[in-house]
Amino acid sequence: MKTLIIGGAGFVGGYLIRELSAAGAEVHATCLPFENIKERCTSHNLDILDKEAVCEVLEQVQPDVIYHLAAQSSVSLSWKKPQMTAEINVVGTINVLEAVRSASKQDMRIILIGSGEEYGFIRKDACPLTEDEPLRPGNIYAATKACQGMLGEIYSRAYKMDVVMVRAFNHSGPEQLPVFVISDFCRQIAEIEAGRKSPEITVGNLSAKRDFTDVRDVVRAYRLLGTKGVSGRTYNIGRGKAVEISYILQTALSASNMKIEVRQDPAKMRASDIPLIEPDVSLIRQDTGWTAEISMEQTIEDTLNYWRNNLPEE
Ligand code: A2R
Repeated sequence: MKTLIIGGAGFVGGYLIRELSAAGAEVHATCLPFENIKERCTSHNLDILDKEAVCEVLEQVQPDVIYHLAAQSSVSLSWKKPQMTAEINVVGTINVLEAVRSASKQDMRIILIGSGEEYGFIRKDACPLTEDEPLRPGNIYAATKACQGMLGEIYSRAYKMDVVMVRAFNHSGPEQLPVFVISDFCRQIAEIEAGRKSPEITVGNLSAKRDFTDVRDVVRAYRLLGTKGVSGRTYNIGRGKAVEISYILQTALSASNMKIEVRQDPAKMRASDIPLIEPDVSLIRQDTGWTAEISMEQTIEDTLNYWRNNLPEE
């Protein structure tokens, strides 16, 4: 099987390249001209805002499955750069869908990676969230991803294209940028252990409850959806059990021998934060057999060890 990952230089891209290669797929991946893909695959330079270039890559590769990961993927950055977020996540997705529509190869499957954030301001008793729950996005990133999913459904229905939509809940693991919570806590602890930071960890809202899955489990789900996902369907991907961010903090802190103070940082509080987000994951289990296997404690331990070994040079 020939696969194309659009946006392969990011956190998830590296893991997906390894997952698909290990399963025997031929893997092509795109990155922006100034980016680099470390994993073994055939790489192509691509800015998804250049619609002709997207068509050219598709004609060159002729993939069976496209994984569309290229995105502005940070919620906090989306508040600061709303136009850029909308352009990459919405216009970029249209460019990809249009390129698939006009491609000479007719039978490409496209997997659009959306987010659990799309559910947004959910009803009190709505959790666990099934895929048919109404979307009420609570931030700009979430709104763009909800829009991406709607576009996927429209292209699937109107043009009979083979589109599968994903709503991935929080995922984490070694190498994730420290703008995301597990990576942020682990990096701060590693900095404190290395004597580079006073023994004080800064945190945002600790009472929010989120559902965390290891990135290695998430990319396995993506691979399975490439062959077993039902065309036109939207799938939640997550563990199916949300935990308070305070639990993550305590787990990370207890993995260290240092005595560390906790300090709330107003800059880390979101303009609108949703108390609980937890998915129902029975649909993906039913269609692909997938379920999360790596424990959250393991993800935290591996991420902490990653930062212990990979703090940037001072
Ligand atoms: O922003 P950069 O320089 O890190 O590049 C990101 C890339 N990207 C683009 N690629 C092509 N054309 C563009 N105009 C463009 N703008 C950004 O997409 C990065 O290499 C990649 C996304 O990777 P990350 O930000 O590390 O996200 P992650 O964690 O790999 O998540 C992948 C997907 C996204 O759709 C998330 O929204 C979803 O999973 O959770």
